[in-house]
Amino acid sequence: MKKLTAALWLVAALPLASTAQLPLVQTRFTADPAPVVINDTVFLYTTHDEDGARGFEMLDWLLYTSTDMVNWTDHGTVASLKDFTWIDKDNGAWANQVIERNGKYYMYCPIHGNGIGVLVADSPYGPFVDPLGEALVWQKEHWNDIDPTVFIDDDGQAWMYWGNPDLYYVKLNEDMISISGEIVKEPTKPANYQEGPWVYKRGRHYYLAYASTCCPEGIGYAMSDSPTGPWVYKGMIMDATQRTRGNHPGIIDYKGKSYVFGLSYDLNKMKTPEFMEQRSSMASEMTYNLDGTIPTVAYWKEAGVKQIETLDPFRRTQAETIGWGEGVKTLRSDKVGMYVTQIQNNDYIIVRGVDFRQGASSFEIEAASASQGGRIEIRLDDFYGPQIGVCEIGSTGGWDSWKTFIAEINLRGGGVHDLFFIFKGTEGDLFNLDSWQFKQ
Ligand code: FUB
Repeated sequence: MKKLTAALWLVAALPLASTAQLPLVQTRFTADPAPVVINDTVFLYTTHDEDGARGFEMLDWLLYTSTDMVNWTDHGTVASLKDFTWIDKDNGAWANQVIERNGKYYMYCPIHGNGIGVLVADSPYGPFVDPLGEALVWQKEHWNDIDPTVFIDDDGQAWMYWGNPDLYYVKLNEDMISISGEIVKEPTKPANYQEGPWVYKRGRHYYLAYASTCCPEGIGYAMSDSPTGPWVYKGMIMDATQRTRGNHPGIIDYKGKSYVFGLSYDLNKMKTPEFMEQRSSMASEMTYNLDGTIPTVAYWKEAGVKQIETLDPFRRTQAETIGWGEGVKTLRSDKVGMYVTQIQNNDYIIVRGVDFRQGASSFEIEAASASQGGRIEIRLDDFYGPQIGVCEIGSTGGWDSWKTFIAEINLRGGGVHDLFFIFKGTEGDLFNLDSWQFKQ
């Protein structure tokens, strides 16, 4: 590794926008992204492929949030199969979606082979509880009740759609936890519809996006003038490609832009040449033509996502707010909530597009260590970039015993930079990290 000796760095500002390095999350395998904008934040609910899974091994549902589309804060598990007392399963937590109505947050969860359940919470962070004690929908004659998507039309009517390989829909009552009328099997589903419907309305157009016929799966879409169809196939939002076997759309408008989310096996491929059911959530910017149709987006990595606002390092930031991380994991503690763990020598975290304004003079971080500790090299823009400070972390006597560690920072001229935390130490786990903040 290169040794950087200068004590004081005068660094030039980079262009404002940083670009996301995909997939969005690296600390876990996160599939079936279901984004929803709540106030000024994107809440990204995902499913969770267990590390080492060779087939689907899915026990719980996760949450990440972002205000810039590039740095994502990990909120861990927000619901699991255990929240449904009417099933006794240790697999099958498939693609969910969360929607808000009248200040409550409803999470629709397929439990593969056991229908679709619903959970409700007073906050989008949970806790989510099961108000029914039974399935909301369960057509027991088949196993097709997966991938629910719910939207509320302008007239207040809520609709739920779901299914593989057929598309079903039903009206939801205003309570969002009971259905109204008969379940309909949609006769006009597009010919290449497979699963993963995502239904929404934009302007006067109704959209049905979906994972196209397996395998590989792309993202197709159809449009309609009504929530009940007929649906007219319009093309592919993303073409199917051998680069990802599966896909699963989620679409939002956010801060003046539109985004399509989906999934890939790219992180799995970075870790192993073997095919494993370890998928990751992806996102790309997308656009609409004047007639409402959608131009095809290139594969995730080519299309990419740009940061839409900078991160303020002078506000307390959770260590689990990550633009890119290697080697690290996250866990939850009763004392501090989510934190970053399994930090070993040369692991690192990048926080993208950090606006240091005129510069910074100090840095503090909450850390815990039951080992000898280690140090954090704080660098800009590259693993070997200018080092603006080093934070020594000593033992705190326990992995959940937290103390504040402070480092002097030599950064004049501030500007917008990708911030690299590079972890150094000897053997084994060095320390856990909770939150950090710079001072001017
Ligand atoms: O993640 C499990 C299943 O795989 C989802 O429910 C489908 O959409 C497919 O992504």
